Amino acid sequence: MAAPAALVSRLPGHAQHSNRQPDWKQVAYLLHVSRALDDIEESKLLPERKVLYQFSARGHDFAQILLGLHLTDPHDGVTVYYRSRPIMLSLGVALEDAAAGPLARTGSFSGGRDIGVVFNMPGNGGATVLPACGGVGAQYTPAAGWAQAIRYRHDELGDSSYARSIAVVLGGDASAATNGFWSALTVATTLQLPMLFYIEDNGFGISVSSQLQTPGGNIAANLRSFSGLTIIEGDGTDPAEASELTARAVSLVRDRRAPVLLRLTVPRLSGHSGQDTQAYKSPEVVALERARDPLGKLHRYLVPGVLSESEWSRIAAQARSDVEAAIERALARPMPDAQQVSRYVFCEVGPDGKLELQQQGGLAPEGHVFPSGSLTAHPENTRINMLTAIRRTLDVELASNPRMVVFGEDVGPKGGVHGATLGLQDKYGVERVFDTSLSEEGIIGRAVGMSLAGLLPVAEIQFRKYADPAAEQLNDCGTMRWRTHNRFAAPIVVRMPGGFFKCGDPWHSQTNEVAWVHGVGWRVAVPSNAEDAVGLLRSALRGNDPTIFFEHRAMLDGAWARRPYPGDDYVIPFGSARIVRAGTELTVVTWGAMVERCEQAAAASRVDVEILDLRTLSPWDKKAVLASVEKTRRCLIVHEDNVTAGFGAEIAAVLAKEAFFNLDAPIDRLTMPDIPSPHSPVLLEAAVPNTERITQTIQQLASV
Ligand SMILES: Cc1ncc(C[n+]2csc(CCOP(=O)(O)OP(=O)(O)O)c2C)c(N)n1
Ligand SMILES: [Mg+2]
Repeated sequence: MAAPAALVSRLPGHAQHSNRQPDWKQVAYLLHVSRALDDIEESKLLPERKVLYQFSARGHDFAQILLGLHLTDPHDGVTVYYRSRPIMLSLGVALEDAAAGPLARTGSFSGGRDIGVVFNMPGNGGATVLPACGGVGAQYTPAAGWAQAIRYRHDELGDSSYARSIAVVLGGDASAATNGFWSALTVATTLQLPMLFYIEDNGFGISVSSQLQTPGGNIAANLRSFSGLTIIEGDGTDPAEASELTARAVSLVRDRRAPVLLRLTVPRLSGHSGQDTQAYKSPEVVALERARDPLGKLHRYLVPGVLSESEWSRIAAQARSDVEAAIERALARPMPDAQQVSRYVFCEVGPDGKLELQQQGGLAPEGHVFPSGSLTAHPENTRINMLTAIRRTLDVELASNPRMVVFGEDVGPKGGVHGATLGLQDKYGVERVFDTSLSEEGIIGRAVGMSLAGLLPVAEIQFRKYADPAAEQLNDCGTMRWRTHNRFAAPIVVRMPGGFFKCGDPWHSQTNEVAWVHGVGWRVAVPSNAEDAVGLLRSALRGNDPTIFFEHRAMLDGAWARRPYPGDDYVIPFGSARIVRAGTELTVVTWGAMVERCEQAAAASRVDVEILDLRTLSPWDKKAVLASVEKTRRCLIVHEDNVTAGFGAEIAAVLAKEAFFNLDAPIDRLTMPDIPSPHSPVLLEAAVPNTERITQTIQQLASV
């Protein structure tokens, strides 16, 4: 039986909550729906092992529902966490989907690929729920990115429909101790972004008291003197108070276009998850929490003044039967198709030959069409270095793509510590080319949020090693398409210089490009010269998957890497290796700064060497490598990254299987040993493959 329309006026485009009094019948209905879902899962579906991971929202539910009912702007963006099902209900998630998620059935928001309460919901005319993450704190910086994109689309792209849109992030008390929280707080307050931090303080992070998350246990109290932030706090279980505070907080952000933190205290009435017995809570604490149950308080608040007892009971019964019916329908859905488990890591071409685009994220779903590229270089007369090649490509793409933004530490007036963005802020303005706060999590998380809001963020990480603080955001960005079953993707481009430059050191000279290949969902380019840098960067900037663009420091101004500029439309498809030198006796597979050294070594070796510059590692040109090795019957892989589980190991494993009968010698690797990059040039010379050692290894391998 479907609920009466009056009770479930579904978003998008449903009841506007411009006045401060919510539709109490609707609130009561949604609260009963949320409770019924929790109850049936806890008492039946979890014990029956139909739901494997249960997160009850009892106690948090009431205030979340109120908050969600205010998020009616079509460009509102919400990032949620695992205890956020109630707000999903008030944002209009289909009940059957809400039930099917925890049952890991087809359809729904992840097709059984992610935990059922890790939600996402494309906007489709209502608020967008950005893909949630299991990692606590990961929700914050993408919300800041969404907020910045709202401002960009309004101010820079002139879209007045963003005039009152806001970003909202939900988090628990313990999440306020995470890097992501502080990073997003810095971004939102320094830039004065329209962003609401909604903290649901239940006093616990699983079993750990909020006293250990922030001194005194109250993040709002501690942030009272934080500049540029309005603090509101109160009781998330009291109907009048919670409804007034959620309304006030949302309108403040909408009106003032500035950040607000709303902290509501709520009880967590069940264990952290279905497995948690709450043995760490005293009976007194449990009793106090029960006494604060917002369901009981709402009952007392509404009955008999607003609703009669029988109306209240009818709403409860209706909610229960709607949930039971939705669970029945969800249980009748098929299990996910095991044959499909590897699909949607990257954007795929469907059976009809067309791209199967994500519903939201990046430029493609909004119909953006890039100018057509050329696979042929039209070289100019003079050679330019790789740095100029990168800068010029960014310049050309910024000029033709108003949705592209370039940012990172020092990329503004200074033009980047390597100089790649020199002059671009002057030309394109501070909204399009800008400095960021020193938080790599903030840079990447913000890029993800901006991408989900339909922009093309191009982030610079100053040095490869300094991507480490952004590891979580990078990881979650890469997996997004897969875990949302192709509903969302965030095709961002991350430029990062690394590798040695005259000397090395453990901080600025790491390559470790294999980490991105091993991570899911990233395309990885490692150009060795200026021409390839142009073609690969343009491909990345016009692509539809997240891309790491690794800029080798030794090649940025290296004489060997200087090439004629190949033209404003030159593109190189990913996965196409370049034959640097053709030969018949031995194949060298390499990339990045090692290409130059291999070329010199090959010339010195007096062996007829074929050199392949892979140019991209994800995808890598397996076909070209196999074809070359089939011809030469010998293969040496040379890379700067460490030996163990470096990308050479992958190539060797593939050759061992697919070229076994074509090999006349063991596959060899010449790489750094398993150490950080050393500073002294003497030590560096001993660690990084040099021309002399490459020559010797070529000669040895050729004579086997
Ligand atoms: C980065 C990270 N560390 C640890 C965990 C395991 N974990 C899941 S929830 C949680 C506690 C979070 O508490 P809080 O933010 O207060 O939210 P609540 O569950 O109380 O609503 C922890 C430690 C995680 N998911 N992510
Ligand atoms: Mg908590």
